[in-house]
Amino acid sequence: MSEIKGLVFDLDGVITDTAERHYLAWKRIADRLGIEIDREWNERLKGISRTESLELILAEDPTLLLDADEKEQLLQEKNAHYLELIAQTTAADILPGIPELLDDAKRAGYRMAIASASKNAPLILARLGLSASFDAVVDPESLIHNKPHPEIFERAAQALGLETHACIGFEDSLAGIEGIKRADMPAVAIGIPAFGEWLPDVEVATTAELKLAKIVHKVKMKERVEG
Ligand code: B16
Ligand code: MG
Repeated sequence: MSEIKGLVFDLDGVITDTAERHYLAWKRIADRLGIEIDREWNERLKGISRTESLELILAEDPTLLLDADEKEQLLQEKNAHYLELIAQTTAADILPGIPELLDDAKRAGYRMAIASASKNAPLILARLGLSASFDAVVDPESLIHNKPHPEIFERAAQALGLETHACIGFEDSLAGIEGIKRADMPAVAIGIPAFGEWLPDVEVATTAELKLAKIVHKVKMKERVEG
């Protein structure tokens, strides 16, 4: 059994509620294209890269045939609108329970990393006043594969100088839970309504329920049971 020494966090929907703002920015693009998306449909975009998200939306209407320039234009518009929506982000937008969790982890000597698919992650962390709270932030542009591939979580553990199974990953997306588990890392799922093939080790409804000692204990108990 490995001792837990590191914590790997997704950003959007885990540290701060940007997931809702990504949805609103995509909804505006989808509305303009005459494609209907709602919050339930949006679950599949969580943790998915900007380009892949657009492709999933466009796949809803196979009669829409856009060329590369038109797609690039939509990607830029989505990001511009998203940046408008996060312009006022401050430390007040850190999700409940997260400041206490980060403080507890720091005090207990855990190393911490961000594994976010968002190219805006460094900007958001700066706005939240959390840039110095993490030992590493994986640059999604340096990756070959996107979530649900485990690469981002493997790279996060590597950046912390730890084995993946010595870290716990925190995610609000199905793609993220799959990536964490395929990286051989215990997973904590936050607010995910239903699971497919990949199951988390710990489940909570909201970040307010995240208590570090309880999570580490549950992960250890599960490892003991599963051998
Ligand atoms: P950007 P996470 C992901 O962040 C979001 O969940 C996803 O909705 C978004 O499309 C993706 O980042 C890319 O974000 O457009 O800012 O580069 O959940 O992995 O922290
Ligand atoms: Mg997320």
